[in-house]
Amino acid sequence: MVMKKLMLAICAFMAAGVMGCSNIKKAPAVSLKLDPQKVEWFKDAKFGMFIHWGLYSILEGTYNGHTMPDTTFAEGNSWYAEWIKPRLEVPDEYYNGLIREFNPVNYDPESWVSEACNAGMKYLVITAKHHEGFALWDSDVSDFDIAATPYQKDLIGPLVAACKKYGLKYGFYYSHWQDWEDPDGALPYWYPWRADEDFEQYWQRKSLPQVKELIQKYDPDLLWFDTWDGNTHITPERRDELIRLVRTYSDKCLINGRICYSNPGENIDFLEMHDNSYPKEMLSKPWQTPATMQNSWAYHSKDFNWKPATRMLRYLVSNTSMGGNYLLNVGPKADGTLPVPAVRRLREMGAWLGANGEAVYGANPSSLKVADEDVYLTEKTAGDEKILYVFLAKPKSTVTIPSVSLKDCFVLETGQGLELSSESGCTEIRIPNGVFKDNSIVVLKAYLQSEPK
Ligand code: JFZ
Repeated sequence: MVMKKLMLAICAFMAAGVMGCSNIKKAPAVSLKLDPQKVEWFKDAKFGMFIHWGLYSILEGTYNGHTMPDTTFAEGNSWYAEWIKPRLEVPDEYYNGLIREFNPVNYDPESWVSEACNAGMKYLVITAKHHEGFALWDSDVSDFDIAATPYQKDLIGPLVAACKKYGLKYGFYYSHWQDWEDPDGALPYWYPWRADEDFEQYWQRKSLPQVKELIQKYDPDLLWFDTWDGNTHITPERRDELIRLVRTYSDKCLINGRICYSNPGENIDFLEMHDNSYPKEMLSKPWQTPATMQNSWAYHSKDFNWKPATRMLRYLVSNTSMGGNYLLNVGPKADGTLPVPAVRRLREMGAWLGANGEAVYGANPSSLKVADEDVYLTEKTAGDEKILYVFLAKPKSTVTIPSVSLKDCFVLETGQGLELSSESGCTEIRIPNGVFKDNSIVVLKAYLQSEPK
């Protein structure tokens, strides 16, 4: 950043010398493309924590005796507790009045960050502002923010400090399109369409300035924007205007594909899948799946659909084997505590990654393919050799790898050696039944000798 400013100053000075002082005000156009080297940390990280937290967390999926999903409302059929306002038709005055109640007295950002680290997560993304429009930081741009709550204190700054202390990368979800509090923000599709010139007011007055504010105040490693299929106000021009803003104020901040889901263009840094959606093939860019532990993103006290840790680890492994990340969500309660079922699952996943993380972090998809949907592969280079990792999501007595250069195969967690036999271009790994003593994914490690030249 300092370097960049210095370069700018030198260029301006030189230009002034050539053209006279009247021309120096025009800033040089910033490149919309970020150096791909700056995405490497993201590709190696694999596993991140998503946090949905806002005024909706107070309601926990229930309003006025109605709990989501509730089909007595025309659009009430959704579990997403952060959508409670439009879905259960909560009046504006009531909903926005929750600002007088939001008081997370038990908020302890270091405990969140340490749970994320112990779970094996390498980055964290929090809803700095979700569709409801409420800012978790003390915003100079809008008074619908944390400063107007009984709590008053900034929630983002201390979380960023904790991330830095623990060495976690951090980013912000920012709802750049939908804003249900601003008089000109976009509303859900079943409301009248916001005229484009009105949306432009919101865009210039709140959306762009708050993004700039987030970058200048907190220097995030990534920004998580949110649009989905179909019509949005985010035209390619607005998309690029926002990318340009981010690139102008940060030389490291990654931008996700949902900045314009239907047309992300060439300048985003990674693709964002649909919610809980897992591609079955490799993609042309780095990518990630945002995923829930319950059905809901925001904490929902009546949503008992908690996924087992083993299933979530399988999603992580599946994505890793295809070059993608897994951004797993927790929905804190309004008082600032994490739900017990979420914490238990984070710790289980962390325990598994503590034993098997070597096969995940920094690993690449393998060029070898095994036609078995319960087997996933990753690989790493180690000098002249390659290391192959084989993930077994179900017990099996043999796995056949389409290569004859396999040697030294063992169970990663225990070191138990396994027998290999080669035949017709393949190597069969024999696995004693005793390896599968619980329902966790078993990882095998083997070396791949380089083929004789
Ligand atoms: C969006 C948000 O609306 C949601 O609350 C959550 O933050 C999630 C991570 O991102 O979810 C959507 C909403 C609608 C669609 C896709 C994702 N959609 O209609 O395809």
